[in-house]
Amino acid sequence: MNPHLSFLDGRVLYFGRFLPLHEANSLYRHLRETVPWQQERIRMMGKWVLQPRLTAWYGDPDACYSYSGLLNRPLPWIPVLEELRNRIEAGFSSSFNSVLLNCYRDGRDYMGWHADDERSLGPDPVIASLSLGAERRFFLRLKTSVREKHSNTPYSKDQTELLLGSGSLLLMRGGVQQDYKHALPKALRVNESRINLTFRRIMR
Ligand SMILES: O=C(O)CCC(=O)C(=O)O
Ligand SMILES: [Mn+2]
Repeated sequence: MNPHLSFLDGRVLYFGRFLPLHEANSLYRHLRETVPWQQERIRMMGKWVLQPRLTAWYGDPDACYSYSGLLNRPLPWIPVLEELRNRIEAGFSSSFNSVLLNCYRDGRDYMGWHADDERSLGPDPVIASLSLGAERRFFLRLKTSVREKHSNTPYSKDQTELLLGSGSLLLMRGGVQQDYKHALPKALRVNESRINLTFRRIMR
């Protein structure tokens, strides 16, 4: 499978039409209606706040994931997610034991700057991120610590912007989480919702 776009020396690949649009749309509707979406509370700078999006976590029974002070036990795989996992694994010869689902109800929901660099994901995680529904902007930027370490190297571009369309797949690998943060900012002109699935491998 050839990517439509390749960034950061091939460590970030974008496949604009991983799923045909009709399939992306029906999958989006199915997940929007059937997943037990929850708005979790997380601890941020000493305060409990509601996450600015809805989430659900599926995976193998032992793929527990701790995240902002929460220990997430996965829901058991459902057929649509298992089938998608198999297709993604076959396409990229990687293996995943869990998937985090995010639902951004409209453009007010967002995901702040972070890297998926928790120890439980191992030193060099491969993350496959499938988008459904509303198109949203996604940013990647070099971590400050990395930029300082290489301050002699003139980086032509520290921040990369991508548009994630319905049915697209973004593959992040090759140490991207060590060097870069990413974010899905608010988009106040967007009124439709978007679902994102990040397939991951949790290490024991
Ligand atoms: O919604 C997205 O595209 C990004 C999700 C993400 O970064 C995450 O779940 O860690
Ligand atoms: Mn992430």
